Formats: sequence, structure tokens, C-alpha cells
Amino acid sequence: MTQLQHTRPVVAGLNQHSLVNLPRSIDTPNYDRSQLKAGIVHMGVGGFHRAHQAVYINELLKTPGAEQWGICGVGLLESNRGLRDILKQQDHLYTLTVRHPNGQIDHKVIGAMIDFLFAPENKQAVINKLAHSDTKIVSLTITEGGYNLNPATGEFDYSNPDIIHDINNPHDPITVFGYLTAALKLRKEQGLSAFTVQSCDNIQHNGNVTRNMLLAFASEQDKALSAWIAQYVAFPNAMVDRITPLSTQRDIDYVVDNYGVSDAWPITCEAFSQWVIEDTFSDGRPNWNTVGAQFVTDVTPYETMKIRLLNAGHSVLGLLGALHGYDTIDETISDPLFARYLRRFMDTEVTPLLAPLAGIDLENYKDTLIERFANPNIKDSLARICSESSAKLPKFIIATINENLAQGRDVSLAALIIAAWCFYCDKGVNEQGVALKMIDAMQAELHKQAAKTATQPLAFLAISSLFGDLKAQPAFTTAYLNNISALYTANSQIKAIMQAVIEQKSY
Ligand code: CS2
Repeated sequence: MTQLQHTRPVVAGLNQHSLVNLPRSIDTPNYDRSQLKAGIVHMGVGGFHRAHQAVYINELLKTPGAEQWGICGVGLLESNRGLRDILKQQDHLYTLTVRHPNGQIDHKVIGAMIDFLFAPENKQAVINKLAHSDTKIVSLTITEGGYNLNPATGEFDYSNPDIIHDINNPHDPITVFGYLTAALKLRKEQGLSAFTVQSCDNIQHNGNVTRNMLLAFASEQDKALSAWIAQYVAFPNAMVDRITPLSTQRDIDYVVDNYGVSDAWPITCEAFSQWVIEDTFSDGRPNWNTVGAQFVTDVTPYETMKIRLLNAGHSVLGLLGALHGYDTIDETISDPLFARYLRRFMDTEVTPLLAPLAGIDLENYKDTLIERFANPNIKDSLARICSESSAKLPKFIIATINENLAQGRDVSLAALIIAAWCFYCDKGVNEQGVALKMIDAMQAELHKQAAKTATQPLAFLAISSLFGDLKAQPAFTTAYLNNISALYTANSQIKAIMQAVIEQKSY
């Protein structure tokens, strides 16, 4: 008879009761969580929110007087059911393991979240929560793709079936726009003040985009409501930053071994964290500036710098590194050719477009980025970086290409990135023939167009919602076609192509 062998001792789960048993070196919430009110309702609770905004709030709650700024999470997707169960079982607590480049590790338990509502099970509860008088801010991390805009035109996409459903069924929403509108309508009817809608996604002018999209949606339902939203709801733009890899079994095991409790969805992230926010709020806000965030009147230059250097840099390493056969960002950037390619791209195709920023030394910012990417203790998978590239690249890289073309500047390093993306979508394997993960809302269309490349080399660029009229711009297509023909040569090697592009680049 074999008996079940436990490789690890059974440990208690993380929750409010087990907190007292944690080693003293762990930073646990030292505030009375039972006294917190949910002044913030957050839609889209993923790893990033839990490593960023919730951590700022956790710090703030350690000082008295901030009790009104607890967070209630909301999950809109069916796939959030498991998350709801985990958070509930853990009294909405979770561990945060911060890994510095030098090996230092900080252990924390974050207590800022006090409730979580799973929308598919009770839509009205979510609408009521959003319309509750305690709710002052509704924050969003719904990913770049969640804003429902056509990236090439910037217009709201009315053809999305979920949006059509929500416009016609105001009491049965599916999308974030349906929920926000239903709740704001209730607030207006009840004479409550409007909440702030605060985007925390990597989109240039994320507040303005959210405003434009919400107004486009609401005006289809109720013109008077849309005018009220335009007048009273604030949509601060913000730049958000903290590299947060997807959690793995390794992280779960690490928590058991080092915290002495089990956490079914722990977060691991880098030590660096930045949040620059425009100080325009409808009905008050936490003093985030006392815990490391920065309030400014215009966030535009910070956003551009971050999206065009960090996020774009990730995509450069992600797409090129994946084709070569690397798995993580730190592994990719430790290859000198990839580091050189990225730095050239940042220096010659991005930096000349960036406005100077008081107090920020761009050379130093780029050096820091390279160090952050190289952090050997953060295993950020290229699969995460390459996921949803159709929502990311228009903002991260194609915008840069368009601006360079408009100024008559060279785009050859960026052209290889787009060609590599096409090859990735077409073949779906790396140089060793190993399958690459493809997670993208536009997956079918990307593959369909990319697969025509061998016979119609510009077919991929015909996806006009992503590329606009790029295929009609010889200054781009000449470089793109060279790269396509190099990539589609039998036994091509991405490193040889990168080397050739660097050598031939005109400055
Ligand atoms: C990444 C971002 O998803 C991506 O492609 O570039 O998630 C990045 O890690 C964060 O924006 C860092 O702040």
C-alpha cells in the first residue's frame, strides 16, 4: 500500500487569524482592517494592481486618518471566479515578495483590499457598490485592450458585440462601460456626487482616453447622463510603473517556505515603483504623495517616456528574444546583442522624439531600465510580454514609427520588431521549432494575415486597425520587406538579422 507522501508540511492558510503567527520580519498590516471603508472600487484585480496601487494604499493605511480609502475589488470576467474564492478564503490578504537586483528580498502582507465582488454572479451588487456614497474613486486596470478603441483611429469601437449588448441592456451590463454608466446614472438620480474614474493602464493619456470612450458609450444610452458625466466626473491621467511577473508555483512554494503560511495567489515584483498622477479628482483622493506617488499638473511627458521606453523595450526584447528561444526578460537582456539592439532603439528611434522633462535625466532613466530588465531575481516571462501585442504595440511602438516617419527619421530598428511580430504570428515557433505562446484577442486575424506573407509580403500590414496606412509608406516598407525576406529565408537566425540591421542603420 502506498500512502500519500506530503513533500511539504501542511501549513495554515493566510488570513486575518494566521497573521499573528507570521515571522516578525514580515511587514504585516498593523492597522485595524475592520474599520476600513471602501473609498476605492477597483475593476480588474490582477497582479499589477496588487503590486502597485494596493501597495500605496497599504502604506497609507499605516498612518491614521486614511480609513476611508480601503479597496473593494471587482472581477468582471467569468475567469475571476477562482480569484474571488481565493481572496475570500484569505480575508482578501495576500503576500507581496519584493525582489531587489542585489538579492535583497522584502516580505510583506498587503491588507488594503477589504472586499471583492464577482460581477457575473451579482451585477446589481456591483452597480450598488459603485453607486455607494463611500465610493469616491473607481480605478481600472482593464489592460490596454479593455478600452474598446480602434488603435489606428482612436475612435470608440461600436461594433464590439459586448458593447452593443450593453448599450441595449442598461440593467444587465457586461463591460466596464456598462457598469460605470449604470452606476453614474444611479448617483445622478440620487443626488450623489460623481466618483473619479482613474485609469492605471499603460495608455498614453489614459484618463483622456477613458473619458472619451465612456462618453462615446454613455451618449448612445442617455445624452443627459453623458453631459452630466462630462461635467462632473474627473479622469486623471497617470503614469504607472512596477514590473510584476505572472505568479508561478515557485512563488506559491516560496511563500510556504518563507512566510510559514500558504497563499494561493502570491505576488512577486521588483523593488522599483513609480506613480505620477494628475491631481484632478471629482470628490477627494488619498494623499498618495505621502507614500511615494507624485502629483503633477501634466503627466504627458512621463507617460510618453515610460510607454515608449519601458513598455516598448519589453516588446523589443519579448518578440526578438522569443524567436531566438529565450524565456525571460533578464535572460534576453543578458545577451549583449539584445542589450545593444534595445539601447540603439531607445537612443536613436525613441529618445529624439521625447520632450525634455524637468528633473529627469533620460540617459539615467534608460540605464535604470536596463538594470531593471536585467534583475536576475525577477523572472518575467516573454510569454507575458508578447501576450496581447495587438493592444500593446500600437501604443508602445507603432506610435513611435509614425512620428519618426512624419519627421523623415529612420525606422529600421522598429521595422524588424514588426517583421518579427509577423513571423511570430505566422509560424508560432522559435528557431528551435518550439511552439510559442500566442495569447491575443486578435489572434485569428493576426495569424490569417501573417500566414499570407510568403506570397504577399505586406499582407500583415493590411490590418489597418493596427497599422493605419503604414503599408503605403515606402520609408517603412523598404526596411520591413528586407527584414521579412531575411526572416523567411530557410534556417534564418534572428541574431544575425539584428546584427545586420544595427550595422546598416543610417543615423
Ligand atoms: C509590460 C508591462 O505588459 C507588458 O508588455 O511592458 O506589463 C510592464 O511590465 C509594466 O507596465 C511595468 O510597469
